[in-house]
Amino acid sequence: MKLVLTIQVLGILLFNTEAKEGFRTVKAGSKTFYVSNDKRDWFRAQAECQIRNLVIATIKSKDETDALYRTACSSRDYMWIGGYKYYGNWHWISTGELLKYTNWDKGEPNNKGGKENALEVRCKTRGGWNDKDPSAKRFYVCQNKDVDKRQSEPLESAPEIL
Ligand SMILES: [Ca+2]
Repeated sequence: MKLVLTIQVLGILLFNTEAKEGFRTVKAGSKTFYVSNDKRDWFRAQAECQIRNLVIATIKSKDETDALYRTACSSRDYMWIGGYKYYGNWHWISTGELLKYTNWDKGEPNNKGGKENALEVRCKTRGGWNDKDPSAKRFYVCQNKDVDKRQSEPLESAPEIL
């Protein structure tokens, strides 16, 4: 009986830490970021967050930018976050809302090569943003679900796809 209980407790502990395994935890005010230790393309990064019951991160303030830079950039160069360009507008993919706070680097977003639809954070510019081809392999940042409440109304209709 004791053994069964011990195994169950161990199982719960292992399950609870699973979400953070392979990630560095970054506290930014009331928010927690999980920064990956491996590199994925943007779509795979989004999936890696979701299978852990997380979402790919939003950055909504300079404080969040600074916390991420201070904590994660010592051992990383670029990191995917959850911004995606859809019909010319930048949205947070986890809620669909348009970006309000932005931290674009000088000259960005420039849509170089016409395929730069995903949002990366650059460590070399202390957390400045660049639009980047989503097929590039980058570290990526997840966060807990439901920390961002959608403030705008849902789209009335999806843009027509031709
Ligand atoms: Ca760019």
